[in-house]
Amino acid sequence: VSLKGNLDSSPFPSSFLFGTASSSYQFEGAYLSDGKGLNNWDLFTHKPGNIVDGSNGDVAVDQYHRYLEDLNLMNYIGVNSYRFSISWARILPQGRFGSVNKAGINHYNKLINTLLLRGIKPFVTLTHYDIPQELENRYGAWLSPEVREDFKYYADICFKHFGDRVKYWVTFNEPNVAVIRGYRSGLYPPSRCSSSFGNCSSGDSENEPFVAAHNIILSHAAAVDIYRTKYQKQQRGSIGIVMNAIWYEPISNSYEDKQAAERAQSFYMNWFLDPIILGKYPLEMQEILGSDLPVFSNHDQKKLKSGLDFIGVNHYTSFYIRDCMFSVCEHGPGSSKTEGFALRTALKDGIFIGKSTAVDWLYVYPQGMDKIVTYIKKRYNNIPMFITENGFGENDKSDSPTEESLNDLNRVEYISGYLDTLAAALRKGADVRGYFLWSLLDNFEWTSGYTIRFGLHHVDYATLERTPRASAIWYKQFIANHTSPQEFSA
Ligand code: PNW
Repeated sequence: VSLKGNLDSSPFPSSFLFGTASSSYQFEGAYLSDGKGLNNWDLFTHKPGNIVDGSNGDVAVDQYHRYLEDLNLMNYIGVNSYRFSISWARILPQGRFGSVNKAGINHYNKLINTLLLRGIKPFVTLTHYDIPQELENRYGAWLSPEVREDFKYYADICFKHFGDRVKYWVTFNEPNVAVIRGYRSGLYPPSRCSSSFGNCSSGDSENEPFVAAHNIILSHAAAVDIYRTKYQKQQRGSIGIVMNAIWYEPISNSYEDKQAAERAQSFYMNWFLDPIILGKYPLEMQEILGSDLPVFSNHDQKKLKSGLDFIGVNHYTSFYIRDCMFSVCEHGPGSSKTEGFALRTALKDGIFIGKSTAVDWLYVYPQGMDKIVTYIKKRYNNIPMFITENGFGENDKSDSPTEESLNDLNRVEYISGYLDTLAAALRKGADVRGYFLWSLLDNFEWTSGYTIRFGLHHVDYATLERTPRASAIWYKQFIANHTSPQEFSA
């Protein structure tokens, strides 16, 4: 009988991080407290029509005030890490054009210190979609090269104040989603739009997503440069970026559809990862977009190469891809030049790729986890990875926790399926070092407001009371089965 229980067969190393993930705008609330400046999401949600239920993140789940309670929930589950983001406008209400907000620094110091006291490692994102509105007003934020100065300035302040205790830094959460929804489909601020599959009929320039992405990539590089030259040696942490990673399955075995799936990946994820890791945009993008794609100077390229220590992977869903370059295909999501002539669809011969859910882009396809991790491992030479988000959303309208909402077996099935295939990828040698569930609590789900719930805990939005769901207990058990009860010291 093994004293270590399931451990012998567990592919998760003892240093593996198990946690939950969150973001400032979706969790904190306190949107005017203690000197915080207004951000792009404060403005966006307060404009009628942008959020389905007319709600906003003014209060959200009030984690700004309730973090001690939430730490108790984390300790009960037994996680050893917590992924959260810093609200840029709480630290720098006016960006680099004003002073540092001491109260903001104090808040994150308290949070970080308490996490560490509780044995939970902070895994910190600098930007999870929310940026000081000042940067939009002054120069159009990501559309201007000026933004690189602001991001560098902000990152420097965070490393300086928190880097003695924070050992995992993420520059950006899902810049691919932020750019596509902010500058192509118009669904997120700053509501710029050039696609017929979004919020608007006409448009802004189709180039804007590429310009915004270019500035984000170079902002990332600037922050990494500061970290490496000024801080990393003493602080001994690591820094990376988080991408939204969809598994794109060729809809047929044809050469054309396989190439199209490759292009879809290049126009979605490799768009950012290639420049940061390999120093240049994916070949397919260069070929198809030509001079529409911004270019990196020699100086940029040097800064870019090997510009991260790990890749953060947010993986939830998979889609089929059909070629639209060599074959005629219907006009649809992905089919145009700006997305690489690769039509995205969840259906093949009238059957969904996986069970559909209350979330319109979320299909349950557990093999996608193994496939995307293995894909990234191969393309980027097995750079360390973290699964920085994975989770399941449901639509449940009642505020008080119903039996049905708490007994979330669909979520348990989803999570256990995805963790199974993650384990398979690890056994094949993928260097994945952590897994963060989205999310500890129900929270503000962007344009879906509070109508979609992703939590291991139900939140009653009338009282903000948290109630554990079956999935919380399941995750607790899973972590216990896959970790040793505090390493024995010799
Ligand atoms: C992520 N997709 O967004 C975000 O990082 C979170 O803030 C968000 O709450 C969470 O997932 C759940 O929605 C995603 O198309 C956006 O596959 C798009 C996709 C997945 C996640």
